[in-house]
Amino acid sequence: MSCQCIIHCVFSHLFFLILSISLLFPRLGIEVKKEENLSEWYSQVITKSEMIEYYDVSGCYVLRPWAYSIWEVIQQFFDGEIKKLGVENCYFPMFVSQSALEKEASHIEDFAPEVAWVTHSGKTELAEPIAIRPTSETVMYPTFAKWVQSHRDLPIKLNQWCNVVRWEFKHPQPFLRTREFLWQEGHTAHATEKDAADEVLQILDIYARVYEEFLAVPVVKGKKTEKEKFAGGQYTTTVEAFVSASGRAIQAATSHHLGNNFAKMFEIMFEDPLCPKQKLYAFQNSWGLTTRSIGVLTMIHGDNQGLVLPPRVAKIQVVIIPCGVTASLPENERVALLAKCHEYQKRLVCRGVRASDDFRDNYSPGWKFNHWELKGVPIRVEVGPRDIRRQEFVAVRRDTGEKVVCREDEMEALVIDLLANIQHNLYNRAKKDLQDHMVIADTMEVFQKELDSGKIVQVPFCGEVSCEDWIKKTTARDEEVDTGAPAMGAKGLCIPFEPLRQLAPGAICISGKEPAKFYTLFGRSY
Ligand code: 86X
Repeated sequence: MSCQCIIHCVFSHLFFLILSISLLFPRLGIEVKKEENLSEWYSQVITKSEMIEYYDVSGCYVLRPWAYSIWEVIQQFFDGEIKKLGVENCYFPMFVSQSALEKEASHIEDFAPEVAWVTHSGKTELAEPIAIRPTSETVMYPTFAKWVQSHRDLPIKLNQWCNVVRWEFKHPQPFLRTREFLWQEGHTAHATEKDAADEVLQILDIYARVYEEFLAVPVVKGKKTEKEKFAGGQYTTTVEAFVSASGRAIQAATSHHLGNNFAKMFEIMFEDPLCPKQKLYAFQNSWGLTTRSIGVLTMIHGDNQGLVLPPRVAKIQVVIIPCGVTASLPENERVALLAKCHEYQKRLVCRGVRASDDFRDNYSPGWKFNHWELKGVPIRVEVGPRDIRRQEFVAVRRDTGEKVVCREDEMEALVIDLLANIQHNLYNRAKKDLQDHMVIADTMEVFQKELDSGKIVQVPFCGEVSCEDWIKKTTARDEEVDTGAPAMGAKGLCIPFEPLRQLAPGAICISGKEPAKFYTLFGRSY
């Protein structure tokens, strides 16, 4: 055999050896770095953490228990808060007649391509095609009109937890842009403008709390620009989050004041209590928060080891793993070890901590460490025979990787304290990240430079739609510096309620033409 042939032979054997090993042991960890390939990193995190399973309809995904449980925590908190405001839950049908949908003619036009229609039952064509709700204004407001005669019928404050369908054609991404998603949609009708306007902000506050207190995601509160507001309403308020890994902002939730616009279209009116025979139109709001929030959390806190869950939304907050169970370990010590782990788990559950033990004996401790790390469990507790003798255990925090040795008798207090600490640390880390990436610019040059270095930017702005169009067009780039992908133009994200700086008197819009009205936050966005 020639030398070349031997080398070839060795390499081909090596090749098949590696191939068969990799088929036997699929790679468990995240194989790309967040900072190197964000979209591949994201796909791996959401699937390997067991949040998402792919599905054979494009833009639709399975929400597995690991993700759905986050949604349940959000639901529980938000539902409790809106009930304090007198909002009641209900359920309206998911189908909309063509005539009801088209009552809302003005702004429907832009959305029309996204509406999904049912046209057949079996092979038979329906007499009238029926739309699947993309949102429920046109489903609910004809009913509101029936229910309102007098000011005593107001306010109506309804909410529903449901799915909606928007057949988008942009690149879909689990949680962030899906054709079907879960949300809550609140729809309220009030006798006075003031009553409605107050509620818009109360709801926005609850949205900010969902993000900041539960998902540990800092948000910027503000009002949407004329271009970006809900076209059917008077004004839109919003909470915006920021993903530093992509330099892109993301709309986190919106709360709209609709004025009488919809009341006029759907004839939601009542007799003026002060002037009988005079009809008044109801003032309405609508507000929504979606499962996109889970994608935002993933993007912001996830790292190169996988998902990182803030303790308040983690289905499992503490996982307890027995270590050092070898063949040489005496039976009585093995039994004692498992009993101790189980005791820890029970003691934590008694104190309201979502603790779980992992006694599976077909997986090694190392495998389990990786597994639970990938799934983002906030604290891993390791217990070995030596720890038991010393009446200690080791706690490893997911957010920093730090190991803490802890005395057994202080277990509950320490773990509870550590969970609170992790929750705050995640929030503070993300808050600092936002602060470091949200800057001011007063010229187009500085604006462009900041944008291209992955920042979001507050600029003096006149508020005109045409000017916002110009900004978007002007800030778009053919090639992004590092990825080579085209860089989209900047959108108006919001007019922050608390801008970084007050507008100087006589300030000019960033475009250099009109007088500026306010600082507006601009950025590339999802
Ligand atoms: C806007 C407005 C509003 C209640 C919310 O943002 C919160 C909850 N609704 C939703 N919007 C549409 O009105 C719309 C309409 C159609 Cl027909 C569509 F296909 C897509 C839509 N997307 C958003």
